[in-house]
Amino acid sequence: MQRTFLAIKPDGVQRALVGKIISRLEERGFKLVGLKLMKVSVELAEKHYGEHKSKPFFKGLVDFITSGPIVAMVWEGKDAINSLRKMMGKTNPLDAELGTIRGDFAIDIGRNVVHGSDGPESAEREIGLFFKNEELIEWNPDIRKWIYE
Ligand code: IDP
Ligand code: MG
Repeated sequence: MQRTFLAIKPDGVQRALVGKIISRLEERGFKLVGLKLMKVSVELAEKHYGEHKSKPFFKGLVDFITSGPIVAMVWEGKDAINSLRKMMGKTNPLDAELGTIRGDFAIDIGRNVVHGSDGPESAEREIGLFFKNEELIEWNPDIRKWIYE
């Protein structure tokens, strides 16, 4: 089992897509282990997007992610990191397949609704940036045996 960090960005919250996005992940069978609505500080945004510091879109990205509430989440399941990236779709929504979150709900690359960790190191780093250990809940969904063999 693997954990990954997924955030609904301010555009997704403003557009009232929170429920739909969470439903897709729940219905697939992934397990929610952490969830909060929060306003991201500039400091946290710059840390979170540190790898993009030198990019021309960095300032716009930080301004955007700090512009309104986000929903920060940790999801757990088999191959969760890659599977959630697939469910999100490509970074540029116009290249994202229909049936993915970005492919179904977004058009512009700077308004692509969701963030998801892109590998095991970033997942661990991002979970640590957004959640305290005690905010992550260990629990056993009763439907587990109907999702995994
Ligand atoms: P990802 O979100 O699919 O992992 P990254 O390359 O890590 O994509 O970029 C982080 C975020 O920065 C993207 O989700 C997108 O919102 C924004 N971004 C990436 N490339 C561009 C760009 O060329 N122009 C504007 N915004 C961009
Ligand atoms: Mg990324």
